[in-house]
Amino acid sequence: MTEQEARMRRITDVPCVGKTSADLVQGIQRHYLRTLGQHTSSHVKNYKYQALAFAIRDRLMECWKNTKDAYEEQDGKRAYYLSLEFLMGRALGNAVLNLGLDEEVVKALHDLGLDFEEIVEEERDAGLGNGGLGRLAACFVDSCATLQLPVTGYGIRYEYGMFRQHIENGYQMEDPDHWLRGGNVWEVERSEYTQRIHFGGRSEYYHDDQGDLRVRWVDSNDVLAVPFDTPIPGYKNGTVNTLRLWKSAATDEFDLGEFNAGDYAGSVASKNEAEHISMVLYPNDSSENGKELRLRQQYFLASASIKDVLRQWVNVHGEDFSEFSAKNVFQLNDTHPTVSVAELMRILMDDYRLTWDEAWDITQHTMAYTNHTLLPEALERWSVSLFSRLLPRVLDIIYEINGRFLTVLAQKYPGDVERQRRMSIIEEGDVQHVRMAYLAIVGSFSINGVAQLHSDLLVEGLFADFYKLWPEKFNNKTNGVTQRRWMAWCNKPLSALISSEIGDDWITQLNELQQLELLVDDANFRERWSACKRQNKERLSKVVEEVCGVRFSPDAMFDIQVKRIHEYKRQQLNILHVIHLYDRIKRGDTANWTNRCVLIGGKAAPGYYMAKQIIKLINNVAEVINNDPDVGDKLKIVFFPNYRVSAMEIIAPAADLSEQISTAGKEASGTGNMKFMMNGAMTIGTLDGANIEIREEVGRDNFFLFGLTTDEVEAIRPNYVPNNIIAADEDFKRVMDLIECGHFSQFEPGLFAPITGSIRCHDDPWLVAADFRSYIDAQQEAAEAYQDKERWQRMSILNTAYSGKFSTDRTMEDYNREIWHLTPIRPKDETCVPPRHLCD
Ligand code: 26W
Repeated sequence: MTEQEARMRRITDVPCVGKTSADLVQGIQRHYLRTLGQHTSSHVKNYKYQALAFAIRDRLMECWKNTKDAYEEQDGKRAYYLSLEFLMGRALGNAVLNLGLDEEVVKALHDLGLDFEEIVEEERDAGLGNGGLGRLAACFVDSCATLQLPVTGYGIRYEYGMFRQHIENGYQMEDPDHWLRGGNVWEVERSEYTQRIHFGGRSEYYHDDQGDLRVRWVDSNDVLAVPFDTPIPGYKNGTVNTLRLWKSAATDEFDLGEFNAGDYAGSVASKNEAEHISMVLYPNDSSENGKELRLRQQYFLASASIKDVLRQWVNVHGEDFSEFSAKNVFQLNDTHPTVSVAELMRILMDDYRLTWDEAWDITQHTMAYTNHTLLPEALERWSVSLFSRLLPRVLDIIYEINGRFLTVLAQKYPGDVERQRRMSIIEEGDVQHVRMAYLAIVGSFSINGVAQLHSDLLVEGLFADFYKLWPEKFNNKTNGVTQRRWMAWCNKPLSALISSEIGDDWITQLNELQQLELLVDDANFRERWSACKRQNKERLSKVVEEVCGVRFSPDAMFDIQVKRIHEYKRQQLNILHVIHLYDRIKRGDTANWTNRCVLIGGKAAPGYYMAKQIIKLINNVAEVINNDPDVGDKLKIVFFPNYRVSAMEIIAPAADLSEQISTAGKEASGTGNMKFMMNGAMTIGTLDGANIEIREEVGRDNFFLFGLTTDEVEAIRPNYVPNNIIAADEDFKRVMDLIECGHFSQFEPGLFAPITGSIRCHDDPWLVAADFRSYIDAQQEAAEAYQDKERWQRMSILNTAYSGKFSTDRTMEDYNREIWHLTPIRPKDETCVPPRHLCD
């Protein structure tokens, strides 16, 4: 240790941050006064939230440092999760839970006259994602920290996250989500690791001082990438991993032309373009619209993250990359960060002088790609002209990768020009495009789908040619969710009941829940189980009444569909069933009726017309049903506005029935389905995505199955005549009549013609009519099952008991065993593990 280091040590030699409620009170008070400058008379609750958040953050800091130290010291293999989306939600409750401080925090706040649940509500969701893919990334980093895997998340620090949704006259309205307003306690700016990112310009060939011919990217417009780090605590284990999000900033180089012309203000204003890159998350989750700014975002993330990893590598190993691929792996979350493949090549060759073969060997052994969708319209393609204008040097490299790849193909399949055309990374046509999925496949050693069916369909369909060429690259990794957030945190009553019976090992070993099976015959346990569900339903009812003005009786069955609004997810089918129930009530067909409260929530992409019409239909149907005195408690329906992570934390624990009703073969996996199952809801669903595995785990008697299978879906298409199906089914006909006669659009006849028209259309890709009858029948089965309280209780318990497979702890162990090969690392100093008396 140098003299200077010895002195510096005194800076970091701060007193220990204690973990009793008294210590916490002190911490909260100190931050309230000294960090936030607040007076005791202030009534702004948000400052109280911030003071607590700072106090909790203090208790993560040393572990964070110790974790980094341990990773550096061990110098083992590391993984980087590259994702344009991290849908983190709120951080406070999760940090408190993972630090084992729940009880002490409640006590501390109580001493200060505050209520934890109220304070928690002050935090804004970090909504830096659209839906499943973004939330999966968030669950992954939680599980990696809990498993003590050295994994860093890399993403973009969007100034505006997923838009906030409100409903006006039944229609979705979008409001900007300026989530950083009021500050973000959890992030730490690390401007010392700022990176410089190139755009535009051109490639230049030159001879270096050793006379070698080399390429460099010149005349570029550069943008700075400034990292902000967020701590990701593991569960009571002293590990705190890092989520590093990049913010764009202008360089300090003024536009010299404008500056010299005396337009100082103008030249400063032109910095805007650079700062726009990290301004807003694109709210599309299934169709790519080819916008330039989006490609800028993708390259910005890829380049900044790879440079950051290489910076750390060179710091430790110098410019010797022989071990690089043995010690680093990048997991690409869909094709969004796939330009990384070419960027890693570029930097290794242009900046570090590696040969093509050396660089390619490293790249191909470091990149792994996860696909999240089968929808062809979601497959990213960028026009070559846009690419060449924005990233000329990167495009050179993509062309070279493709050229060499096509040579391999030509050797393997001589004369098969058609195959070369099909598999080329560059799609020919009027306009040439770069096929990002193919770039990802060619550049990666591992390609995975996110549920067994999805992975099977990928190799049979979309990627069949590539599977034939490289079968060994393809694998499945079924998704999961973290039980820390989706059970331990969001469902306190049920967690307490479970832990009182089988202990709390399930929090890190979800398979332990299987022990619950032994308790299904215990009537007393079943009653207590129901009481928890009821308490959760009461909590949701309160919220529904507040935000929708509709009373949900906790006696009714809570029937819930929350997810992005998309035709393939078939919210239309759900609403047809609701209208059918309404029709039955109006006809007096209500013998043995099961009261239902239907909740539908989710955001539509702002440019997705049909999805927005579906929201309008749901709202109009709700308006009629909820105000009809004949209906009363028999049926209630709401569209829950602004569905988001923190809303799901209240919704999932309260669900009786989980709607997973996509057209078979369209939903890659689904993860909401897992959250509901874990919280003891029954699923009504098709054989799609992870539904299949859910049904396998819980058993067919505990799952309401309906609908065509993937094979049947494909078989029926050529002869599909929905009008015949409708005409032959009296119930169906009446439902369509009710919509078409304007019963739900009294002042706007024909308003829903696009929806009914698409259901009646012989090439309706989502085959709504084909599944109508079996859906209605399965719903009837569910209604009858709900009436048998004991049966329902048993099924509910079994759903939770068999949800063990769907923990992201299992998913991450699978990734690690079969793709990453990381060794878990414990931080040396375990000061951050809560003292025993606090975690018992
Ligand atoms: C803008 C282009 C685009 C295209 C696709 C943006 C985002 C996407 C994602 C692939 C959409 C998405 O979130 N997919 C979901 O990923 C989940 C996690 O694997 C799966 O559970 C869902 O089934 C899948 O729809």
